[in-house]
Amino acid sequence: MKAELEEITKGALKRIENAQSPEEIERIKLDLLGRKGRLTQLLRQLKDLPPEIRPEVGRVANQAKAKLEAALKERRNSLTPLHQKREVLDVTLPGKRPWEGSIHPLTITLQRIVEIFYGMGFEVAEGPEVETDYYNFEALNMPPDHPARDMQDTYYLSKDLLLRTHTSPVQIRVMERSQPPIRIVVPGRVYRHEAINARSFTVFYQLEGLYVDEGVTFGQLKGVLTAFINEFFAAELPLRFRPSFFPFTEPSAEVDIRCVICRGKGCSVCKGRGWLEILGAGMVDPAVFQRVGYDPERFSGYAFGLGIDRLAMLKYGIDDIRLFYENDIRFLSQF
Ligand code: FA5
Repeated sequence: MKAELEEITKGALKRIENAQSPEEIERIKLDLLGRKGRLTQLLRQLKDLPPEIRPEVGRVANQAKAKLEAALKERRNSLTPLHQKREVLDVTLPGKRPWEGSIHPLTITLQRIVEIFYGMGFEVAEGPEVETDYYNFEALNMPPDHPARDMQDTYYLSKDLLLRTHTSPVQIRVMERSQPPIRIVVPGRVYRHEAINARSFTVFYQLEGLYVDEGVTFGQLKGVLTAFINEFFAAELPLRFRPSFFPFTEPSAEVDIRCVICRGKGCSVCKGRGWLEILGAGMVDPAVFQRVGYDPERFSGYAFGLGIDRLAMLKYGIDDIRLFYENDIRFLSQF
């Protein structure tokens, strides 16, 4: 039996070596190791051998089988065309696109708003997010214990340092270092310790506007804001000026826009009112001018602070402000 094994192995190795195609290799494999293959049949006879020689012949037979299998594999490999080998890169296959980032909807909105005001002659100014109590409140006519401070629940970092609650402190910083005419917009992030809901978050973006010169009027403020809204929404949208109160403007107004999500019918975003507050505005209070050393008899000015998140929600039909801050790729990749 050993001799027969040797003869089979020798013959098979020769055939394998001479094989010219993967198909031929398959045929050889079948002849040797198929159900009726020569080696298979020989191995089946092992059980009929006398027990004293069975283990030795079995070992030799298994060695022969392993040798032939290895030879078959190697020859098949060398005969297989390159492009059929699994480990080889097929440059003709369509590629996988890498993830492409997109611009955050708040950034798109902010850039668009700045662009519109820039077109109307406003320059961009910036200020720190960590602010002193003086700039955030006191210089804006809100001394300690002034009840208006309650309108903006504040994150204090120390007795005198806080996270700014609005972009209005930049008005003071700019007026302190320059003389009228001033025409600026200030985009930026602000922070309030507020209850979170579909339209309010603890972090959000504002854009401050300030125009100071001789003879500036409330009518001009209305004109600029109306022109801005029409341009931003590319439509004539109803605006509503409501009398309001801010310690740093007099008179003051809050401006609502008709809710474009429910078209005025009432929804969760506008809290069923049909209108959504997007900004606060007014004529700069003479007391603020005095603080920065401007003559209130000579100069007048208007200021406004609009909520960028609210405008982005209206523009894109987003009914929950939290989506902007959750970083869900399914949401962000739509922009
Ligand atoms: C102010 O912050 C004033 N500084 C605005 C101002 C500037 C008035 C200059 C006069 C002159 P108010 O707290 O109303 O005002 O906020 C302004 C806008 O920010 C709101 O109209 C709203 O659009 C947005 N806003 C306010 N709170 C939130 C919040 N929690 N989440 C998202 N947006 C908010």
